[in-house]
Amino acid sequence: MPTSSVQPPPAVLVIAASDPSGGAGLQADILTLASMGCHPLTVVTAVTVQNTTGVEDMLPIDADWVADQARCILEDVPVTAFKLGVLGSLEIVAAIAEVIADYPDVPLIFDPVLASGRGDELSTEDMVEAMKELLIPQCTIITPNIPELRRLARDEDQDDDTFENAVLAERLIDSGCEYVLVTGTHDSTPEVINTLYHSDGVLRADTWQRLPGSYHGSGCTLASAIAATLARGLDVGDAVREAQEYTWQTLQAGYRLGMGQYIPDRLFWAREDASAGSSESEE
Ligand code: PXL
Repeated sequence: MPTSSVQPPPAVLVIAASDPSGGAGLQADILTLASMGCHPLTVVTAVTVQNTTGVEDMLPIDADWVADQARCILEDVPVTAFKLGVLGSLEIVAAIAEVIADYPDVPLIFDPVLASGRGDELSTEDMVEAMKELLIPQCTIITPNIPELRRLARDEDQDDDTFENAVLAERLIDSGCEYVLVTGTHDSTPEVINTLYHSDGVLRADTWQRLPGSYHGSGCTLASAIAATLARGLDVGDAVREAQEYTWQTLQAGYRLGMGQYIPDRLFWAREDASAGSSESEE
């Protein structure tokens, strides 16, 4: 057998659904992790039928198959971070919660996708309840947008419409999640403000120029980028900062592939290099 002294890059296990457009889901996670120097391991939770204009259908994989995919790869490869995206069914949420409970020291990044950017529902109410009970308490960091935060932190006994994001984020932290990054794309502020909460309050708030386009897969990119930066050993504050910087650049370089939303360009740097290289050779 050939031997090699090459050290493998940090391996990140993604548990998410397939998006044939390559804009979001597993495909976005793979591109982001590879682009940021990690090796993506992938467990498929569901297959979607979609293009850049919307999601037409979703077929969840049998929950035992999801757990088997994860356990098989975890028995073989040391994993430096988990990234969860669309989970597909209530049974899958429960199965994944059980698998990851065996790896309490591995950072867990959860992008709690409840609907697509175009409003297609991707999680049912009973899945949301199971996420709150079984997954969020195990998370290192979750990355909800404001509608997701409201749904995940909802308390039926309170008049939640009046509560600030900080109060809602605190509820998730009280339930056991270490950090909550609330993304501000759905807010009405002129610039996008992403706020990172932990048990002592706001750890950091970063302001980004609001780009005019509508993007498919920006949340997947951000959460995977955080998984990559944490896997590379950054502390959470720096990881979140670097991941946002990367994500903003992917959006700025985004392209319109079909008739719908723009796709973030996770390999923007490779294309810049390529064009720099070709102009040099012309000189
Ligand atoms: O962008 C969130 C997202 C994640 N994963 C899958 C999706 C979407 C949005 O459409 O389809 C598979």
